[in-house]
Amino acid sequence: MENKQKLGFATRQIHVGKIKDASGALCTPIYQTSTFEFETVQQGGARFAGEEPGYIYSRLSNPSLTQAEEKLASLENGEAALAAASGMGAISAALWTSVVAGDEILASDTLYGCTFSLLCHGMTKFGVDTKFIDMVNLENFQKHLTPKTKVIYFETPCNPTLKILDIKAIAETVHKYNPSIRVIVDNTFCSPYLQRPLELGADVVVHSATKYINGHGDVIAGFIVGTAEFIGQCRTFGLKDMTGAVLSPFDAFLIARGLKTLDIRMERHCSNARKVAEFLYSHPAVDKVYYPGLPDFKGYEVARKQMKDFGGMLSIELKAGRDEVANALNSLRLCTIAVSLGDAETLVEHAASMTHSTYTPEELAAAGISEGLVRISVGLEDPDDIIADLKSVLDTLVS
Ligand code: 4LM
Repeated sequence: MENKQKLGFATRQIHVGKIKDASGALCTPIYQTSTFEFETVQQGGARFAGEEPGYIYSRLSNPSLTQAEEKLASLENGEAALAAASGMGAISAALWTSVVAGDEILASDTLYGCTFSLLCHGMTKFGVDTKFIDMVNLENFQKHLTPKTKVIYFETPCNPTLKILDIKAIAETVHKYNPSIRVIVDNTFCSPYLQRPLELGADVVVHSATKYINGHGDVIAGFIVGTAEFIGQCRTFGLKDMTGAVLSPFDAFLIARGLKTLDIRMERHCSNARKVAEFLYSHPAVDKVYYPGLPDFKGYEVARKQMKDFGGMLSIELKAGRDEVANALNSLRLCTIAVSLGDAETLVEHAASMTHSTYTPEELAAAGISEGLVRISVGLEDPDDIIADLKSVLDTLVS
């Protein structure tokens, strides 16, 4: 499609990447194939050598994946994108493409549990050292940036405390020290509809597309978005040789389908979350609400500046003890007790024992994740029904 960036977001989420075939199918067909036929041996050799464009083998690329990749690149305003079989597949391919033994990574002190584990327990085994720092305080960069630093890695809002990090300020600080350090932002909690880190100075965006990008709770997927050069390296090394975590053509089809409604889903997630947050804020059983749209939340001003709206995620701490809270939550009828986020269903989870169980109690404390924190991914149901379900449980906790 020509003039991609000149079309609006909603138009691009629907039309970019569409492949027209001879049948005239409205939706790009699923290219359920592992390999691609070459006309001649010479043609196969030329494709492997990169001398001729064209598909080779679906671990490298496949038209169903190309469609989803072109959509993501356009929506994030990047040159190119690479699909992966999971968010973790995308993150590890991006990191393995960026570092070698002896290099250092500076990562945010609050991250999704498995990302924390990859950096803290996985990459250290191969000689890559990560320091976890509070990136709200920019002075920490002056303290910890060294000539060995190759990657800055963070989420914003952070999972699960919704801590907000200033993408523009971080990218400027880091690039002033060394423009070749790669600033990688996990944009999972926002989706490109709410926040576009590349426009704010980041070099690379990663996504768990399992979440808002797909939006329907039926796919595990991930993406990397960045320059065509970096995405090419991730494709031919990080993903092809290091992780092999390739998305299936069927899942790529579902992603392309989910993306068609991203903007309207995000708007509803945001308006529902705002109502739920306001309800929780005024409920006597609730001790603390973590939601960037509350004016007294620490990151409110930065969130207002860099996000289109405040997102569909929030967390709470309750006044009651952990066991009492757990038993009360078991009585939820509409909201579902489950990890993951960004689905049509409202999902409620206990971070310390679930998504962040990879942290030790000391590491949880250092990351500002309280033992009692309950995370809510506000879904697309009628907000009054979500609130009524939460109220029925919270009322039992008021003595
Ligand atoms: C969860 N999260 O929080 P895959 N980046 C972020 C995430 O929240 C996640 C991933 C990457 C949750 C999963 C159980 C900010 C995942 C990893 O699960 O590999 O697609 O994404 O509930």
